[in-house]
Amino acid sequence: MGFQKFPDGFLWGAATAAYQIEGAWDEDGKGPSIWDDFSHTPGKIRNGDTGDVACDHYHRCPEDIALMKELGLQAYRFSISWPRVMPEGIGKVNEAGVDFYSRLVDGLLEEGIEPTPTLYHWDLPSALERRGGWPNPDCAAWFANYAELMFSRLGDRVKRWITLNEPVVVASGYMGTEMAPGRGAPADGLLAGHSLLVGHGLAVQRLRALHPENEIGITLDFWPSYPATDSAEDAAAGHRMTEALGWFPDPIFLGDYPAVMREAHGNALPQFGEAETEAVTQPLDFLGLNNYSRHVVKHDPKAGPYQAAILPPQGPVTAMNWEIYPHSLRDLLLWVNERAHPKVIYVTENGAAFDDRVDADGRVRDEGRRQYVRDCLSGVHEAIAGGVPVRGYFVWSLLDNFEWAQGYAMRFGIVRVDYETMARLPKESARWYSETIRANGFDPDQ
Ligand code: GBH
Repeated sequence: MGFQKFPDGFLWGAATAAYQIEGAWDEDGKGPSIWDDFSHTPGKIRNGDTGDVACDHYHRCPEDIALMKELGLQAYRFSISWPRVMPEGIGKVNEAGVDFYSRLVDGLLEEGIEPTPTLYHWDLPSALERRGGWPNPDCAAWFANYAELMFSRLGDRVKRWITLNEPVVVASGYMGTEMAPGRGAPADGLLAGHSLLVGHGLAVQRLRALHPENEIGITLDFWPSYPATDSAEDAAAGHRMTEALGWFPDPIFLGDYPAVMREAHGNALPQFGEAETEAVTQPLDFLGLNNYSRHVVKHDPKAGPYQAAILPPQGPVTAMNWEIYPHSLRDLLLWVNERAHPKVIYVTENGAAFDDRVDADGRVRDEGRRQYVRDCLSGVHEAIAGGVPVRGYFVWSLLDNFEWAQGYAMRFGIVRVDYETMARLPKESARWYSETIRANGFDPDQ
């Protein structure tokens, strides 16, 4: 195929999230979040792991910035812990928390790395969960006020903001029991989704008022659905699942929830009021996309709201038991571009967990991860050639970290973390990624 060169200015980065790496869960005035509460509840997380210490990034921030510099990263996507800067979620500001992120931003800028903060990566202040959490419509305004605080403190230096990470997963924390807060209340998930959309929109409006020169977008995750067979029934099931992916992008880019959701959920799905629509449909500077795998689906009248059963992985899998299917990223980019016509797209997460081992010579030869990232990037290259405006890519993740319900059992990092010593060790995938950044491309056959 030959060397695949990316467009000039293509932005190469890596991503993390606050609860997964920071630790210091109750230090310097931080309030608890629903993930602190959840991980402290016996039985919720594999091996009883918690994010209390995580990668100790809160104390090792300068070292981690030096590592990013060494790898040649051009951008760093991190998230801000809402209860670290507003312990109760509303009201009092914790200046020590704001200072931590301010120092992080300054440290990145000093090394020429573009700070790309996400305002919400799942760690709702516990105090707000006690007031009803995201299913409470007031949560939209609480979020916007917190967002405005961060815009006012960091907007002079941060140029690119992400409002929410994967609102589908946030809503699933209310629908199901595997992610915080784990309510197991399906109707609450739909209400949470609604507040998330409105909160996102209000935050966009606040940024436009305060820092119109800054850019803002949202990060959505999608597992594209492919029909199991070419029967008309399976094709229709695949189509319904694909339409249902519109839960978050459709209100933002097309003005309302997809018809399949209205049909499936009836009155349980809220309507958008006029002011809500105005907020939710605010034009965005970019769309962030996360992708890890795909679903193969089959028609099944008894399966879920869309009569589609998700089949087991159809081929080799990662440690998460997710099918290794790099084409899904390319297909997703084409689909989203066609449906939503975003001005710009950043791939804000993509990567893989494998059971890495440190060889006797001290190297981590994570060939599976390297090949997965390489093949996904080939798909990005192909999408760009096909006219999709992808302007950057963030690998998940910079560091091995707390993988939510899986705790530390799953390693997604391009850099290994030794949880005994907290030492950071770049894996072979990190070396390859550095070289790719330096060359602004790679040879897909190597
Ligand atoms: C992202 O979530 C997160 O943003 C990040 O924090 C996390 O560490 C990373 O990915 C790796 O997991 O049950 O077969 O339907 C990904 C969340 C998990 C959402 C899998 C979709 C569907 C799998 N995704 N889930 S399945």
